[in-house]
Amino acid sequence: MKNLKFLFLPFLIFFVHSSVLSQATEDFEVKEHYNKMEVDIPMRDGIKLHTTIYSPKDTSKEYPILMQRTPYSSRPYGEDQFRSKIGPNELLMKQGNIIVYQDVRGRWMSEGKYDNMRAYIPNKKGNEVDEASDTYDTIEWLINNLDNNNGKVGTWGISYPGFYATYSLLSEHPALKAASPQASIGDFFFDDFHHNGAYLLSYWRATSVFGYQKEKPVDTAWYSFPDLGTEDQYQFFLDAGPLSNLDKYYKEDNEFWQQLKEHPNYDEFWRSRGIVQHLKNIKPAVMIVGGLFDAEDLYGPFAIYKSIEENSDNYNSIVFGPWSHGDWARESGRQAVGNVYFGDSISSHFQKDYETEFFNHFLKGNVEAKPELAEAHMYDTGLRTWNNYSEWPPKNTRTRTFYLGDDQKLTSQASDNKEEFISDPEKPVSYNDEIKMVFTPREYMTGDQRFAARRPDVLVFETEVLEEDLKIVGPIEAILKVATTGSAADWVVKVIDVYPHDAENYEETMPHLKMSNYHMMVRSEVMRGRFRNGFDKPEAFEPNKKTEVNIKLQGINHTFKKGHKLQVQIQSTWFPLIDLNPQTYVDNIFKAEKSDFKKQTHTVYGDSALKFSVLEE
Ligand code: PG9
Repeated sequence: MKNLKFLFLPFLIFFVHSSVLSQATEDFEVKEHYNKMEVDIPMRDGIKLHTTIYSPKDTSKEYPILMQRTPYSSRPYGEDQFRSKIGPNELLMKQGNIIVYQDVRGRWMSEGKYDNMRAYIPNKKGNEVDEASDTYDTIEWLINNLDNNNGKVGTWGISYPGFYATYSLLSEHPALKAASPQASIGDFFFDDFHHNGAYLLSYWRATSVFGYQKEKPVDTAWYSFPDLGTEDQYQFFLDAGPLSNLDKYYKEDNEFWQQLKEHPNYDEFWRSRGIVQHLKNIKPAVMIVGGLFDAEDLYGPFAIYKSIEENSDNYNSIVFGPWSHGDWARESGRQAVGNVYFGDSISSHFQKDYETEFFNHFLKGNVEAKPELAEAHMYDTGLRTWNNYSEWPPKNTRTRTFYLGDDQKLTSQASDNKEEFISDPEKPVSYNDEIKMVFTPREYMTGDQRFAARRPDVLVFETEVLEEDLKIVGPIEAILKVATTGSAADWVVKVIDVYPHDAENYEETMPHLKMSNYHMMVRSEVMRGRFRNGFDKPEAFEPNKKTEVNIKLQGINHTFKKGHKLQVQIQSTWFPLIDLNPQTYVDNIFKAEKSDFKKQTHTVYGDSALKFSVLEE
């Protein structure tokens, strides 16, 4: 079998989080300790799913099965092609587990038709299939056909594989004892391709990977990425203009691009594909993992944990670290997101003290006793320390509400202040101070926001210098009171930690980077204003009418330290992270014409409220 790795490398860097192998892993030769085999497992409808299985050579013991189902290739390559890293982490690899990767239906070497975020069918009839039945049939085959398995199965995966790990909980197979969905997609209307209905234009190139169907099992990529002729993502999309101008870069059989264009609202197409709504009466133990600066899947992990917590009484835990998408899977010591450095060996701590402990307990250990793990192990991204909570978000909090006062001040009393700005789709606010052509956005979530603060179309409000630490935990609620001269608008809220001018620099390895007066983005979110009364009920704004727009920003665990300031920025473009809003109401922005895009004057009123949960120690 020809060596196919080079075909996947650029793609795999994005999706199968290439591990920066520590020296120890390279010393641990997978080939010396594991046998590899590849099987095509028949599902109940006859379709066969390609499955790669690594079994420990030591057959004197029994082992649990750790499985990842993936759309990013089980890495066939043949019996002699071993992954350099297998399993969730190096320790679990060294301890010995049976490790399984499977191409999901319709991807790579598996038969069948792929369906993005395939909808779960609660009461399947006859040979009806979904990812839950494929998981059940696969586990049933593995348990009954693999030597030396101990009859217990765990699932794990990051991002889309995390979605399939979440989905595995719906298989209801009795052998499934533990699942760790990590950076799991929860719903494509709030993760990855959209945020609160705004289309993530910065994800546009990824549509290639999920848009084309393969004809038969293949072990080489069957899709291509359009050549855009530039690495300047901002200029490319600005010059491209309305979204319909992008059609020419995709062949007409890019099914997902058609679906994105035909479903601009949260209709049955998207709703049926969300996994969160189905997570009830879950039995296996669950460890949800996420990155507090995950630009791709931040909604999913929080929503999945919350849904299980509210509808099941299983062991359900959550770990959020100072990570971007999937950082915790790497084994390198230094942890930074963009310009902000958090420390060393943070991922190794998670892998050793949480991930390994979780799987060993529920797949090998004494499951009657609870594991010695915190239910919510959350990193404080201001103090740079871990916190353990008995629940997430913690209940011992008080609400602190800020309003938008005069002189750019956050005030504790609603003010009759109002601020106006001109929002011009021809000169949108960029989402980062350096926009390069990316496959998906990753580092902007801790980006310095001074470039935006100095624009006339970004409103800035901030506290006085804090005289004591202010610890904010959990989601943030923005209840905006706004108006526009147009009939459509997006509203973006950013919460920022303003460092003092004499801030220390966190490490000498990046001497060019100074934290003095750094405006660190801690959390951000957009609301496409048409969805203010429901994601399935788009409504135009009445021009010049004061209107309420509520935006929920995902959870944080951040101490704004004494000497810092808490700042809020409000804007109406965020380009090209999200697509441009024409600012005149059209039914479907994917079909807007150039003439629909108009400069408008937006107003934000001082009785807009920002509600934070302050931890009471
Ligand atoms: N959730 C991530 C993703 C999905 C679809 C497109 C681009 C990225 C991921 O699986 O990495």
